[in-house]
Amino acid sequence: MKMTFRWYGPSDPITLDKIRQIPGMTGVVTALYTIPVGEVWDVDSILALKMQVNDAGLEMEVIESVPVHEEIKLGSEKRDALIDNYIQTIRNLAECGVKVICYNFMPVFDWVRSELKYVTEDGSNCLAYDQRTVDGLDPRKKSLSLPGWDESYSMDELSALLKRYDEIDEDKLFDNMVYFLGRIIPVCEECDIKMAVHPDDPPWSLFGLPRIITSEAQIDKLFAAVDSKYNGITLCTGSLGASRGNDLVKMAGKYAAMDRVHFLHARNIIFRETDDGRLFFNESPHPTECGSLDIYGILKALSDNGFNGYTRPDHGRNIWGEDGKPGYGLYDRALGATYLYGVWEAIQKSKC
Ligand code: CS2
Ligand code: MN
Repeated sequence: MKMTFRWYGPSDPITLDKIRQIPGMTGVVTALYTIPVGEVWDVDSILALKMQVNDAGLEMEVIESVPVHEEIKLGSEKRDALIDNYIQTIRNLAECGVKVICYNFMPVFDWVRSELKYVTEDGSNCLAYDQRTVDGLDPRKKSLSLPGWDESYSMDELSALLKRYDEIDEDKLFDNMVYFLGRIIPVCEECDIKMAVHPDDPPWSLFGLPRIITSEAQIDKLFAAVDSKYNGITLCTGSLGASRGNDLVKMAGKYAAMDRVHFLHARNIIFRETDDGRLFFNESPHPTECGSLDIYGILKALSDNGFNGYTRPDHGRNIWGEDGKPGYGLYDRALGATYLYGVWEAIQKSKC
């Protein structure tokens, strides 16, 4: 496994020097945050970022994310020119030594939580999802913004965009994704760069928008539609795990055996009882016993089936008085990394 850490670029308060001091850390996953969605990432800008990372003693082999323009997800007549740009970005990233591109195909919004600072029993705070709150949110009426989103829109822009999605159901969105992959995957094969789609978070439809990377059946369908190992996934345990129907240990083993897991996001969550039975979960420390997901079982299944790739601790809590970007402070993610590293070492050594 190659342990990595998400770094939000030069403005991230968690500096490369700090990341480097986390035991076992080999590199960062990052992006060119200043280039507008849809434009080509030029080689000079990629190289400048890479040099900065390399100078700090770290690698930059995974990009998270190269965002997919809404016109591509909508399948409009503007998509071909935007896919041409995406292809040029893939070529430029490959030229600079990048091996994996993480991306997602969620319409309009990236991850959604109802609370950014949910206080838990031990006094730490974390991201949480309360279905009762989410059911009361309507992005058409009140502005919503979360730090995970690449794009922010004015209310008018957002309403117009959401209206266009009225025409797009899950099947149409899926077709648009297959069209996109059909064009880019041959280029990925040629320049040896793997695409790793991030699952939808949470893995169900929100605000009436379709979501398609949600379950084993949907991922199977995606792999069958574009049958290349360059068409793979980011196995994000906390995203897929929010749906209790997803058997993550099984999925981890199965997709690793197919060589389709190109990036692992390890995150734990804990489900809680609610009065009316509606879903509530909050993000928990990474170890298995701290949450509802079997992180050990997932790592074991991945290892047993040949995975040895890029991994990062996904969201952490705010602990020890840190007031970090929600999900992306230093301390709890660093603890997560060392936990994952230790479990992985034990799994490898127990095989000897
Ligand atoms: C990430 C996602 O912060 C997170 O939860 O896992 O936002 C992820 O970066 C994107 O969905 C990938 O495109
Ligand atoms: Mn993730």
